[in-house]
Amino acid sequence: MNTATHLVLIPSYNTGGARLLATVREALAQWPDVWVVVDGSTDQSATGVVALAQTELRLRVLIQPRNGGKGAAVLAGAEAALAAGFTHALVMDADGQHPADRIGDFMRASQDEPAALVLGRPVFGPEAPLVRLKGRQLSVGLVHFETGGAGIDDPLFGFRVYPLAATVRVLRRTRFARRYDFDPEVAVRLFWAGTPMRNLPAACRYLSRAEGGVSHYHYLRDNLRMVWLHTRLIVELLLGRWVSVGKARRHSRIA
Ligand SMILES: Nc1nc2c(ncn2[C@@H]2O[C@H](COP(=O)(O)OP(=O)(O)O)[C@@H](O)[C@H]2O)c(=O)[nH]1
Ligand SMILES: [Mg+2]
Repeated sequence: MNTATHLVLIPSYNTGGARLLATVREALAQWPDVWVVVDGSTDQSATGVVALAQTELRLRVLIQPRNGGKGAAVLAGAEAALAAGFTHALVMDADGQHPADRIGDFMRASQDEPAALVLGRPVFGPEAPLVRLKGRQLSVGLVHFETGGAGIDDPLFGFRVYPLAATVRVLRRTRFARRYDFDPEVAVRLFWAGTPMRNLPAACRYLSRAEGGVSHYHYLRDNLRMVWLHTRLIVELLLGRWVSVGKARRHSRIA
């Protein structure tokens, strides 16, 4: 497989030094180029990965002075990766929830179809909290409506391979999609822009606190952010996006 065009990009915010280091090591065991965007973290978690980058020459750590959110961190990483000559990035969470052993298969799917967004379809274990699974069903339904039912199996799972140029283009056109609204919004906007969608299964784990599990999802704040996101997307859909939805659906049927 040609590895020169693709990198692994890991946005991280206060993940905890040991957990972040474990995720980065797992990714490096699967793929040569791994970049971490440390997003204004205040927990010293950058120290370990910065030290590792002294000996792992294809590990790069970008440090953002202030916390800007997952979407802003991915955009900064994507722009730097494009400038360095990469065309695609597999984005994965820093906190150990995503399966590093699926990196190879996802990269292969992306190389087979470089125009596509390769999306993970999460396979949950019995430890997944019911409240998160229920909340997810609502997001899945809304995104089906916003995309005419085609393409995006799971709008919230962040284990994905992005075509960088198209992704940077859609993100620069909106000032939203910078925090937890990033994963659903970027997928819907890429779909509206005509990007083919490919879905592959991938395990999603929920780690206990003892295993270093952390989440910064704030139930009220981030659910309100989701309500606002879908309000914006549905208004935009009604104002004329339905034309691109029709085109994209016909396109995805032909593909
Ligand atoms: N760069 C950046 N990444 C973030 C931020 N908030 C969350 N993340 C990352 O996004 C991923 C998912 O966040 P998490 O809090 O685990 O959300 P959950 O998995 O939905 O509970 C993790 O890799 C986090 O490190 C942020 O403000 N900035
Ligand atoms: Mg998480």
